[in-house]
Amino acid sequence: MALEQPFRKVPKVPSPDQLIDVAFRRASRATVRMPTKRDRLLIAKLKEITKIKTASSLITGRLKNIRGCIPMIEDLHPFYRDMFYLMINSDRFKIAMARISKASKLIEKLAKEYIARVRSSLTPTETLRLRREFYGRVASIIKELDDDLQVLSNIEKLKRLPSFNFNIPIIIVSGAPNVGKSSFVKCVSTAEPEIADYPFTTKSVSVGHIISPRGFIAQIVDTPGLLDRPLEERNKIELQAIVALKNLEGGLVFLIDPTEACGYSLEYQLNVLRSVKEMFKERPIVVALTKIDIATEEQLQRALDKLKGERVFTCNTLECVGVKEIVDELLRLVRMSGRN
Ligand SMILES: Nc1nc2c(ncn2[C@@H]2O[C@H](COP(=O)(O)OP(=O)(O)OP(=O)(O)O)[C@@H](O)[C@H]2O)c(=O)[nH]1
Ligand SMILES: [Mg+2]
Repeated sequence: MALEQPFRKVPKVPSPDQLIDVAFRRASRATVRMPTKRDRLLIAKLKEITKIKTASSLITGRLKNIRGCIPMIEDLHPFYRDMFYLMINSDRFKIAMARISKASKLIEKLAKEYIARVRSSLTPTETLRLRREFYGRVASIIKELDDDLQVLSNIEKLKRLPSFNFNIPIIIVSGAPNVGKSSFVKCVSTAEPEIADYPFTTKSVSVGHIISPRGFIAQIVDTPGLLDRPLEERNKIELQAIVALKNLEGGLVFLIDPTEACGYSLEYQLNVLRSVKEMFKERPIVVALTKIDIATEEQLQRALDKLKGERVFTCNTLECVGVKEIVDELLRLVRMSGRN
C-alpha cells in the first residue's frame, strides 16, 4: 500500500552550538597521515588542514542534508502542504533555506582560502593561528543561522503526522468527546491504528486501515480535539487544521451519545454536528447513535426525534455492533459522490 508521509526523512535540525561543537570535536579527533620526513612545519600544516577540511565538510554536509531532505512544499499533497503552512511561515522558510545555502557556500569558500593560507605559512604557530581564525569565522557564520535553524526545526514536528494513502477514501470520525470515536476506529480497523500526534497539540491522531476481502479499501481517522466542539469554540490554529483535514478525500462519521454519559447534552452534540456539517459541506456524512447497549428507549427516541429527516444509524462500539453497516453506508455515499 502506497503510504505517504513526506516529512519522515527530515533529519534532526541541530542548534548552532550543537553543530559547531560536533564539527570541531570531530575535527580535533581526525587522523592525519604523518609524512615520512619529520618536518615540524609540514606536520603542523597537515594537522591544521585536516581539521579545516573535516570541520567544514561536516558542517556543510549536515546543512546540505537538511535542505535536501525537506520536500518541495508546492509538490506536496494539499493536506501536508496546509499542515506545513500551519506550522511554518512560508516567507520565513524561504529566507531560512536561502540563508543556509549561502552560509554553506561561504564556509566551503573560506575552507579553500584558509587551506591555501595554511599551506603557504612559514611557521607552525602561524598554521595554528590560521586554523583558529577559520574556526572563529565559521562559528560566527553558524551562529547567525540561529533563527533559520529554528524555523527548520519546526518541520520536525510535522514528522508526527500520520501517513496516508491518498488513492483510497479516508473516513474521519467526529463527535463530542467521549462518545466512542476511538472505540469505533478500533472496531472497524484491522491492525492497531497508527498513532500520530498533531504537531500543535499533545493529542494523538490515529489512523486505522479498513481491509475487506477485496483488500485495503479505506482509512479511518480519529481526530480528537478537532471535530468535537462547535465552531465558535475553536482557536485559529484548530480552524486551520480543520482546513487541512478537508483535503482528505472521503467522508465523515458523526457519532452521538444519546445517553449523555459522555458528559455532553444532546443539544450540545447536535450543535457540534451542525458545525461539522457547516465545515464539511457537500461531504458525505453518516450520523450514528452510540452506546445503544445502555441507552433507554426514551433516550433513543428523543435523539431520533431531534434528528428527524436524517438517516440515523445505531451502534455499540464496545462490542462492535452496527459499526460495519455505518462504514459500508459511508463508503457507498463516497463512491456515489465521486469522492475517491
Ligand atoms: N456502554 C458503552 N460504552 C461505550 C461505548 N462506546 C464507548 N464507550 C465508553 O465510552 C468512553 C469513551 O469512549 P472512547 O472510544 O474513548 O470515546 P472518544 O469519543 O474517543 O473520546 P475522546 O477521544 O475523549 O473524545 C469509554 O469509557 C468507552 O468504554 C458503547 O457503545 N457502549
Ligand atoms: Mg478518543
